[in-house]
Amino acid sequence: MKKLAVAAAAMIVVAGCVNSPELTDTDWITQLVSESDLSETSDLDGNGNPGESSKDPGEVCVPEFWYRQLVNEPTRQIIIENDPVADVCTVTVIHNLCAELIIDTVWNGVFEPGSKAISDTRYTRLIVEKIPDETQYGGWRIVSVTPAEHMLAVGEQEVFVSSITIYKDDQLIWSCTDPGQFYRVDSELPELSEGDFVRMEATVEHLNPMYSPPFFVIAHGPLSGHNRHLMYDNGLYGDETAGDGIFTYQWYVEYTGHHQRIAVDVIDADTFADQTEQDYDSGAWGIHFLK
Ligand SMILES: [Ca+2]
Ligand SMILES: [Ca+2]
Ligand SMILES: [Ca+2]
Repeated sequence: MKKLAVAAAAMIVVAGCVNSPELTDTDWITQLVSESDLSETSDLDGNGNPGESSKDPGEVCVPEFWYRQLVNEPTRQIIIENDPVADVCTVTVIHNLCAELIIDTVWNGVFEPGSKAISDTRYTRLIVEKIPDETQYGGWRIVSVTPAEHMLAVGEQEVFVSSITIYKDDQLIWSCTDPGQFYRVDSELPELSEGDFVRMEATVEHLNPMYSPPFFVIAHGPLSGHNRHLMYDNGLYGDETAGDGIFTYQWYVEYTGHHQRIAVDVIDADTFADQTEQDYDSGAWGIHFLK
């Protein structure tokens, strides 16, 4: 027994001599990713303008009130895809959450909502590198990130974001047509500061459109007045061409101190057509911005 205890103590000492005395590279990377704003994926829970009642009674319109609220959020999974011995690692973050859509589709000035269950997976990838002059997190730093993609975890998703483009003062500053694309943190993320004049454009697709309009496209982020706004394809408010499938929101940036993510969210018109059916369907992409 005594011999074994001595041997075990010796092994601990030997293990403790390798590089970092306390944490392994895997530990450092996990800690870095779990604490970084760059791996955040929750950005669709804000309130917004109440929308507009449709003039045509046969048309689906934006609900009188709607918002999402979190019910339950298990710990994010942080998956290190290769051996950190290479000093470069790709990391996948999977964030499952249960939420509900609180929705009132009856335009009568009275808040009597129904709720629709949301089971979402949010998925993002990062590249971390061991940098010689980095003093924190065992020398590891996040050098590139993908947008976060929000997908239904339960139910058949029919609406998808296809592209996002962001302009500042009419200059293209960021675009994405593939949520798997990595952007360098030091040079390729959008930079948005309070007061910047920004136009965000998005295209989306619906695999099985049933209504007119078939979907609603929503901007989330440091917008004006509220952090959630409807995007338009009507040739107005910065939208260059009506009906070309490019939805636009144009504004002066606000609220950058609070959250640093900007997102486009598409919601199936079927979801907004009533407040009772369990038919929540939405897809979104979000990206961290720098300020
Ligand atoms: Ca109502
Ligand atoms: Ca347009
Ligand atoms: Ca429905």
